[in-house]
Amino acid sequence: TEDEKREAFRERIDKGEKIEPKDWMPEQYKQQLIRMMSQHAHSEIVGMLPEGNWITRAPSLKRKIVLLAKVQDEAGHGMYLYSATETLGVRRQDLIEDYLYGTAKYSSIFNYPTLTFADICVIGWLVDGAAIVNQTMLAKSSYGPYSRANIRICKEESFHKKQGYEMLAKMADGTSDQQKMAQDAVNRWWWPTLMMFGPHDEDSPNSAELIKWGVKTKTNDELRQDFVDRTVMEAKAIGVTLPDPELKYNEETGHWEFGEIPWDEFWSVIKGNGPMNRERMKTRRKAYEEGEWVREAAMEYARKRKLKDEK
Ligand code: FAQ
Repeated sequence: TEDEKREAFRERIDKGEKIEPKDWMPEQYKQQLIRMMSQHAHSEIVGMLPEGNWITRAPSLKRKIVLLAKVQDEAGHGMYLYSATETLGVRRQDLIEDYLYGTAKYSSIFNYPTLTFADICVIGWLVDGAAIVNQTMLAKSSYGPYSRANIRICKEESFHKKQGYEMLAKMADGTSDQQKMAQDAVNRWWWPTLMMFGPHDEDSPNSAELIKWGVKTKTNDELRQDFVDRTVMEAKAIGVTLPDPELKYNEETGHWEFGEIPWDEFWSVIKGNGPMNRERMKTRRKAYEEGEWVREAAMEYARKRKLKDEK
């Protein structure tokens, strides 16, 4: 019966077993995974835009090669995550259309502009740094394909973070103009990075269910705290400051306390009213529509190959 299946599923989750595509799973578990995994895939793809903006203007050949490789990695993560989501019986095209013309979301962080090359350094350090904290947790997720995707993604994100941190360290050690650029970028990206982890736990409607099923193994606030604790020291080491006067170490808890996140801004960005939302959606829609002939040609090629193979 349905109840027995649910019970057996629960036991598997409690034992820490991975759930695989052909296994029985509750419909709501599947729907939550589709929502979260496709959102993650869309984020990787739209996440190519803020950085792609600087490929032609990177300050040296070395920086250009590294940035190009990083942006290509994001494309790979997106493709990988779409494939992982397809194991749940949905079509990639439908997921993409739900994002471009429907209601599917992508990460709030990619709705901010990259004004100087220092933003590229800071994205590597803070945005990839936050993504690693979140995705290291998701690498332990109960759904096999998503867990494995995150293991692989985290390896590449670690390189992204290191290259960003190294670039920022150099810039923060440069001329006074370079130091100002570095600090300005940190000031602008700090709060939006903290928003990546999602609303406070008490305002997070999906968390309880996701944790019950082992999709998430830590809450939004736990991960955010973990990220702040790691980042304070890293900032100190390279001589940049984090723009929060309330940041202070609590000896008793062993954690860094921080000020209130500007939540109005967060909700406004995820409703589509951030500084770059419209621009990002316009660019993605244009790419999708102009790529129609490529998809058609690929389908036709596949059809002809199949006919040939059958002969
Ligand atoms: N942005 O109930 P919760 C990257 C939505 S990849 C937009 O707490 P949940 C790599 C949420 O969807 C970054 N929307 O939701 C890279 C929900 O709305 P819905 C992407 C957000 O799922 C680096 C509502 O608010 N990573 O950075 C955000 O339990 C550099 C209520 O929230 C992932 O997607 C937000 N920040 O927790 C690429 C990881 N926060 O869907 C290029 C996978 C919340 O019900 C360059 N996802 N919302 O309509 C997750 O870990 C989770 O889904 C959270 C949200 C933590 C994002």
